[in-house]
Amino acid sequence: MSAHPQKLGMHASMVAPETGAALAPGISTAKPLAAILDVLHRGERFLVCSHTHPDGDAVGSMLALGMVIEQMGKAAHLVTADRVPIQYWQLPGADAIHTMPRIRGRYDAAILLECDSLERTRLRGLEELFLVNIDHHITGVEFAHLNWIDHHAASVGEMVYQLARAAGVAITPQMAQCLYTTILTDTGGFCYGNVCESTFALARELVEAGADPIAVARQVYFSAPISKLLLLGAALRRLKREGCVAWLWVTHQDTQRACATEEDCEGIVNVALGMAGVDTGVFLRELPDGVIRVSLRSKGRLNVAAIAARLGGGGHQNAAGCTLEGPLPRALKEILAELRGDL
Ligand SMILES: [Mn+2]
Repeated sequence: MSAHPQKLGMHASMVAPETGAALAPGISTAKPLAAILDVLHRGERFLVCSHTHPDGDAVGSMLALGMVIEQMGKAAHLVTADRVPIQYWQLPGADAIHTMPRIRGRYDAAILLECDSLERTRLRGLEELFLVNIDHHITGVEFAHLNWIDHHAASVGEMVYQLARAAGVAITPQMAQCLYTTILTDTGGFCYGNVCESTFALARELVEAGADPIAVARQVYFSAPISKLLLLGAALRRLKREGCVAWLWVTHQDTQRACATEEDCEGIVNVALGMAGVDTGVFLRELPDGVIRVSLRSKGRLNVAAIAARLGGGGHQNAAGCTLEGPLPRALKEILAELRGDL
């Protein structure tokens, strides 16, 4: 992959939604990073949120941004609607992330990390706040008052790192550990197409700043509960392949039998992608209400984000997802028809 000539400011702008808080006077609309810094300098209390079912990037970037804000002498409250997955509990400050359905209290701004809408947070009470959107998804949406979307960033954590540098705060070992986690997990262990020279340069800087890559890898990749492996077993019994596409699925009953949680589904799709000759992997999961959650991965040029977007979802070129109506065979037929059309 070639170097990115213009890392900052791409597809970024500031918009004023018709409803919502008024823009703070005097904030420049041209440079979103500078505008975000301006918001941080002017305010005292900030809310930092991310999406439902937070992943390594969501958790790591929230924690690191909280540290940046605190180093600036301000208060940061970290909130998600779903709990932090167990493999991220060891991250510095992870116990400061509160899980709650509704925001209360006054904040100078709410900073939403990798969300394409307010709904992605599943948090109520954000509507009244000044909203800052920091995202790196190719399907990113400028829904907030201030939007910084850079789909060349390997993780939102990489953008938080840029923010930290621009703010002039020290990259502490704790911050480095959180940011390294965002890079490792969002690149699938430096495997996905979003990896480029600068990804390794950043990883090196973070390790130099005190991140422990071995501890992070052990927590992320070598600490699975047995429920996760039992669910993987159920999925693998149904592994199917057609040309360069492989798929597997689990029913709600499989999930119950394995005593598995939503978190235990993480990464199952990558097993399908591990097969020789396969460049697109699909994992379907039946939710308790019969709705089907679909995860798509590609290791080739196929843009699974475009496929997911056609079905109402989104994501990255090599990693995307969508939600389809059940039952499972119907959803499988729909996603395979969409994939066959693109191959
Ligand atoms: Mn991400």
